[in-house]
Amino acid sequence: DENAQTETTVSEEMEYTITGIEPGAGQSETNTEALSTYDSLDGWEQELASTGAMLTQLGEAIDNEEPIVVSAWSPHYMFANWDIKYLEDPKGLYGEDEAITTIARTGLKDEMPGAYTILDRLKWEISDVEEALLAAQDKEFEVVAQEWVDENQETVAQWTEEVEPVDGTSIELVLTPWDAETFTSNVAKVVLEQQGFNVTLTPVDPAIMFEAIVTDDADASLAPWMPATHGALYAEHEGNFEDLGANVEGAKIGLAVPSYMDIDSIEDLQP
Ligand code: PBE
Repeated sequence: DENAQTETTVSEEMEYTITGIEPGAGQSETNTEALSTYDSLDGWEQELASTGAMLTQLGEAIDNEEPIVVSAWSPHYMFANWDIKYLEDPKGLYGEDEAITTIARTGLKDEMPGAYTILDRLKWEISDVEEALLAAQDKEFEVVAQEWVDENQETVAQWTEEVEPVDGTSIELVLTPWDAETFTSNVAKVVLEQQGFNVTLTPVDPAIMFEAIVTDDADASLAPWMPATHGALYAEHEGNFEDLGANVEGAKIGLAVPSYMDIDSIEDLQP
């Protein structure tokens, strides 16, 4: 079968390696699960480093029209920058629709009702986030967030409606190091600071993010991806934090390849 032969070559050419991201990413664990679940990935490995390294390797592979399989997710600018496609995941390991979720420490609602109300109201369209991530390729996130707030005063007014301003109350938001969360957390910072809060943003690994919330080290986070990506961490700590619901809907994680690759599914890879 001619096709199978081509695919064998392609998988060999990729040295049976998925180009992954940070070891602490939820998605890196999903990849590990995929490696032990899909027969097509028998003998494959995942190379873990960083999102930056993955994007560099993806860009280089595409420049040379070489095959590559990467950890991919949306919203992210990778789908705008390059012609890439998600591989089908017939076993459903990567979930369907993910939502980026807001969580808070138990007690925040009573102690800082104003901040809680604002955090509970924060919500973005995925298209807004995607636009911001493109803009952030050549601007600081602080700037992109401030511009978004300036251009969306009506939304911001709804978020802060009837919330009493405060005088320098400190609040700490933990986030993960990825772009979408960095954008939304920076918008939250601008909005809360307009209300008189003194906001600290602390980027950490997903596991530390949940730890910080359940131990009251941090007040809230806009960064958990649910139900698949951070589902295990969520379940581990369930009951010890408050779930304020989705702040971005329609997110997705998966494995992706350049569109010129002649495969559509994880099962088209070859052991
Ligand atoms: N991500 C982006 C993260 C969550 C946001 C999919 C790379 C993760 O895997 O933990």
